[in-house]
Amino acid sequence: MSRSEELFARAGELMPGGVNSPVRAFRAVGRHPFFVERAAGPYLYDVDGNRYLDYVCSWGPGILGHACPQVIEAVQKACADGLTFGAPTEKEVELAELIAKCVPDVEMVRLVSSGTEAVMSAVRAARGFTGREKIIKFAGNYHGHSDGLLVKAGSGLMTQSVPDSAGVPAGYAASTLTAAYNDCESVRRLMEENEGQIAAIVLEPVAANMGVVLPKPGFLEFLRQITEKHGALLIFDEVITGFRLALGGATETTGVHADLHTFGKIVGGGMPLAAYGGRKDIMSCVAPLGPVYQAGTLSGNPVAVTAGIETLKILRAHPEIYRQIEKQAAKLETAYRKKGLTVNRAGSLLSAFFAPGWEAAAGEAVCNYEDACRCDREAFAQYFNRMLSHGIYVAPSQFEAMFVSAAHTDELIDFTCDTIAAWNR
Ligand code: KE4
Repeated sequence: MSRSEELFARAGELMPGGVNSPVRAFRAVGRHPFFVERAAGPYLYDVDGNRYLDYVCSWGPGILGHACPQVIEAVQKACADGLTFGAPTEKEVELAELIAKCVPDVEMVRLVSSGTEAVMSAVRAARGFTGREKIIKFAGNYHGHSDGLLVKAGSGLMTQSVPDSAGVPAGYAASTLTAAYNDCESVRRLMEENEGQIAAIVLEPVAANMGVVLPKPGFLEFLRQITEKHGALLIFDEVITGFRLALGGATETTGVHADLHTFGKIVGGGMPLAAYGGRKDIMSCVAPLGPVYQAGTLSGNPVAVTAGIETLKILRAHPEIYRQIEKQAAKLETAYRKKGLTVNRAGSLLSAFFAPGWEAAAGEAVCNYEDACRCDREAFAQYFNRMLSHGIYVAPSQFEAMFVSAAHTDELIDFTCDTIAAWNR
């Protein structure tokens, strides 16, 4: 038995599924997870001495590669000054200013500790600001595990949502309506049937939790127009796309402005830090300035904020990183397409789908959750395990994304493309 297997057995005695987040259990790919000992640059090293070329990048934060020396040095120094103070620090001001410089829509921002907390709080601010209760989300979009967002499309025209998890009261789901991604009509219908009741539309401006699915031309612009027409807010959940697609996130790449944005992952440089922000009139509703309550013991934690500041400073000082990681991701896209897989890519964020027809090298398009659900998950699992056997770690689920970091050199990308090419379908 390997050390990972031993640890997984021990972990299973004390933690649900032996992990602290379900996807890490590798259940979708039919094997036990490896346990990581350390990481550096593009690699993860497990407790059995195996090395993996990492395309998960901790689900997005790792845009600079693991253990970036400049970030580590700054964090080590910050630790020596104390881990948490429960009082404001200059660093929080510096990070807030950096976020606002990168994302012009952000006139005011609140730092929190997870993407879940950021989206939950942004939705509460939207409800508090508009005085309306209902929100619209999209099937296949994931916004963290807060009750009101762990819902899925129910049946029936009203597209009332139903809980997508045990333990979520039906009442929470009732205030969340579910539309189909890239389907303007499904949104229009909900807006008109719930006239005056919709506080906000919340979405991933490039979806990455049903695999990567891009907004069709005009979709985001339509959402901008219809929210303005009906007095609702537009919330971009940029926990993945923020600072990933570009320094300015989805607004920089699409030109569409949102009323609120949420951030996570990269903004914390790999530490537990996230944020929500946007229009000052909306954010002014948040306590202690306004009536929308939101708080957090470790919000704006000085060590986590340090990691975020260093990461954003490097990205701002080296904008060529974005061109570099996009170029590398484009090579991967070409390699996957040659194998007949359907690839959706936005910058350095991509997914290769085993969509219907992939065996005949003619995989169908994947434009929404329904399309993604038709993919061949067994074939994906085989592909995952083959890549892992060649020392390449891609996300252990067809519904997750692939991330490229600044540490993925030409040689490593070529090695990956060769491995994809050599795979006999
Ligand atoms: P966290 O609470 O996990 O920091 O963020 C929740 C969240 C919010 N919004 C979007 C668009 C997200 O992708 C996420 C979390 N992403 C997943 C990966 N798809 C995190 C991985 C996991 O759950 O372990």
